[in-house]
Amino acid sequence: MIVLITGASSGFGEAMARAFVLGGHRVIALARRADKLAALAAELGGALLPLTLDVTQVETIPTFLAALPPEWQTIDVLINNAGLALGVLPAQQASLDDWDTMIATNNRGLVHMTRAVLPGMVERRSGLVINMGSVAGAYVYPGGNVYGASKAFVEHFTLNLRADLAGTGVRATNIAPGLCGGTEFSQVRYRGDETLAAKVYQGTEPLTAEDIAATAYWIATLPKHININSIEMMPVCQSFAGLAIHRS
Ligand code: NDP
Ligand code: 8X3
Repeated sequence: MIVLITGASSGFGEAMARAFVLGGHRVIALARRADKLAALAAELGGALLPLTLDVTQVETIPTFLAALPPEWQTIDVLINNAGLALGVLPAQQASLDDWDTMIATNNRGLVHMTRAVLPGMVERRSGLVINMGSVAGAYVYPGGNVYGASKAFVEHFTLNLRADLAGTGVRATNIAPGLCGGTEFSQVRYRGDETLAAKVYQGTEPLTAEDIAATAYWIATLPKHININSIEMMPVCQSFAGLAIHRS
């Protein structure tokens, strides 16, 4: 299979790239940081094609894909993984720039990439789109505001893809992980504040990027008549805290 992974320079994307290459597949690894991708390519060899792409530059996506080397054109699996959370401030204080960046990456980049790859999959009557959602798309929490909303969009878009792709043989899956450590997610969210980022995982045994990669690999290698619509994963240490009531 040829697997295109966005956000392959760290975290889930990097672990998924490794899992698919070690499983005997070829991976187009996309992200903005060329040095990180080059290190991954040095580790994994010619089965990995490292290419820089900023998914928010949506107008570049169709020409970027058209310019892939001919032997890399037939994308079997698209994994829309690039994404981020910025900040935990309440909506009335949050930065509009942060909100715009999350929407541009988690949603606009994802839908443009999907729209560019789908026609080839439909023509070949085969393909799989895996979108990286989050438990934040299903459960609200203070400071989750636009990040959570962007991930709810990802899940609903994925299910709507299923509706549109009926009869085409093309599959679509939303993966919605909960607390997952060992990635750059919290460093990005807390703007490089290592102390705050580390605190998120203190005293927990979170999911790992390898757990997510194994899940994506399992979904992508299932028999072609099976579609996992959405899969929600949490570490055992994570659960639900109920509804908040403000009392005067
Ligand atoms: P990381 O920050 O480790 O990885 C994010 C990846 O996205 C990086 O490779 C980054 O690469 C890439 N990326 C960010 N912005 C862009 C952009 N504009 N264009 C291209 N690539 C971009 O985080 P995770 O691996 O933890 O997160 C991966 C996905 O999983 C995200 O969508 C996140 O929301 C989601 N998720 C994470 C959870 C967690 O707890 N960690 C839980 C649930 C979901 P570069 O900077 O080089 O461009
Ligand atoms: C990341 C999980 O709980 O930090 O999507 O929002 S959470």
